[in-house]
Amino acid sequence: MALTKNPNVLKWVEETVALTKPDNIVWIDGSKAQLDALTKESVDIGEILPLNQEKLPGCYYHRTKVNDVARVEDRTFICTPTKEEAGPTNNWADPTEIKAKLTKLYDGVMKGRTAYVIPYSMGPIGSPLAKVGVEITDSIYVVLNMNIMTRMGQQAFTNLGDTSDDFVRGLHSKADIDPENRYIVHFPQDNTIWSINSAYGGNVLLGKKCFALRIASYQGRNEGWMAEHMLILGIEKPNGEIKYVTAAFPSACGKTNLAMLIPPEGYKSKGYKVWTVGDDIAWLKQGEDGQLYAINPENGFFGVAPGTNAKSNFNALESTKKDTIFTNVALNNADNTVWWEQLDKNPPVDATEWKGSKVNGVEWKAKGENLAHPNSRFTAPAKNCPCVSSEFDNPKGVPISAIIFGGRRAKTAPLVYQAFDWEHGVFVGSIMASETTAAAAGQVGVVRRDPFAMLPFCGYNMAEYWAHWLNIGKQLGDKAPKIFNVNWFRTGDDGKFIWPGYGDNMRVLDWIIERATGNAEAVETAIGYEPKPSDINIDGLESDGITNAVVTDLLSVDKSLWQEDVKGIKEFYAKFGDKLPKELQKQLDNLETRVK
Ligand code: OXD
Ligand code: MN
Repeated sequence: MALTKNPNVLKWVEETVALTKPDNIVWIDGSKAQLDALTKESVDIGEILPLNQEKLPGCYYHRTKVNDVARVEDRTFICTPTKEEAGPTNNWADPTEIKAKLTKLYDGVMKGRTAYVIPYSMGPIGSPLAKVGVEITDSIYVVLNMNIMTRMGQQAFTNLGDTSDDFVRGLHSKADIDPENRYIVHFPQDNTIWSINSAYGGNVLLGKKCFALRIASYQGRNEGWMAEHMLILGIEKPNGEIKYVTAAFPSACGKTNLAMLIPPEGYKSKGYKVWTVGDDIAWLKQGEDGQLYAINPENGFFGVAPGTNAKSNFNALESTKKDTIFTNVALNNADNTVWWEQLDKNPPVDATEWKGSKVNGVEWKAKGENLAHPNSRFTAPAKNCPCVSSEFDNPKGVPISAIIFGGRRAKTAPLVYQAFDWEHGVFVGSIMASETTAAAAGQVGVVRRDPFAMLPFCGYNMAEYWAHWLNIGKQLGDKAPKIFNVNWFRTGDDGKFIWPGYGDNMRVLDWIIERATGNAEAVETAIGYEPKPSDINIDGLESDGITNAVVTDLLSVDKSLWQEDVKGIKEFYAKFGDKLPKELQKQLDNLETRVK
């Protein structure tokens, strides 16, 4: 039975059912009884496998098709009426043409299947910053994941009300999981997302990248707020004061790790703590007091498993100990638990690798094979996280003191620098660059410009997105958070990372929050303000070889490398033609002069 009287929802569900022709329709109310029944059904049809319920209570395992393991950027489209509205960095398709093409693929695609109608809220129920989505899918796996990643069920319809049309319509069918006919298509003007022929999380959990970034960035531009690919964390100082920062890094640069950081001993013993509000997405809006506030629209973590261990991210690992769905990791058949690369040094002997073959894990690894897919994932409830912030469900969000950008740069970018002002900060965000990783399908290890870490996620013309950032800065005035750039990934002559990273990134966050709140000095360089090397606390890092001289080196700015970078930025900016905000051109000219 329909869970809402809202005629806009009912009409769209009716149209979708008429097109896809499912045998049954199930409205997802979010009740435990319904979720238990769906979990059982998903197990019965072999879509998920129960894991060891003593060691991993409430945890299940899922394996995708081998051809369906990552987001597919080349098959992701922004379908605005004109190509220019999507801009030079998005794949564009004419909305009428692609609708006609996909309508054929959706016609009758759910025959013999059940359509699940999932109401969900992105953001805490009742938050003025939250928004409602409805996803229709033929996958129980999607329902179970959406239950972890969003506030799902009846509560979302209660929030939407009986008349509003302000909800995002998401249609997903796994169809035949045919890569040739796989499409992830966005219609920003219609608040609509169509996804077909995939069952991989990033392509099918439509609340996440599709809604909370692509559609929401477009909504935010029109409504005066921002949807960003950012973690949100709070740093509690020994006096109990908590300062919040957001940080944007390209996919697989350690956002989840930074969001759940455990401060090093010297900080812990003084009483510093880190609290996680979000690990991937932030929605930001100016509050009544003029400050910028952030909520995490999500309710869980869809984290990359390989590399997660008790040392790299104890809190993420803890989050996965119950009520978690693992996708494409390896199975340890001895006790029906999970394993992935770098979880520990003991690959299971009796293993099932991610594609489903039973192997001797030790021999398999010795051959150089992966047991888990490099982009294998855990979907874990945020409330499992030992360091989840007490503000996680605060409908107001948290006030932001600093915004941090970053990427993987082997040489160019220093450990940390601060932008001269908001406008320069927007420039710093616009020139972000990083190496590609396994989170997206395609070649690994190529450097690409990834402005604001939004390259694959901006739902409209990136140059207009920059203009929106410049406008928000004007609106915030002197209440604007300070903007910083970090680079944990500088390498030495041996090609190895110099900075220890992980928990020790606290040392850089410490300078950032002191600086953002007016309590730290800085020196002016050609690219921005930097700490004096002695301002970065390296107590206890001697055994890692980190001395004052090493910090000096990590903070050094090689002008010849920056001259090269200026060339790259010019090329990149040229793509945007006269849409490029003149403020950013001016920033680039100024940088060129300063690094001469
Ligand atoms: C992710 C990403 O968060 O690819 O999955 O950015
Ligand atoms: Mn992400």
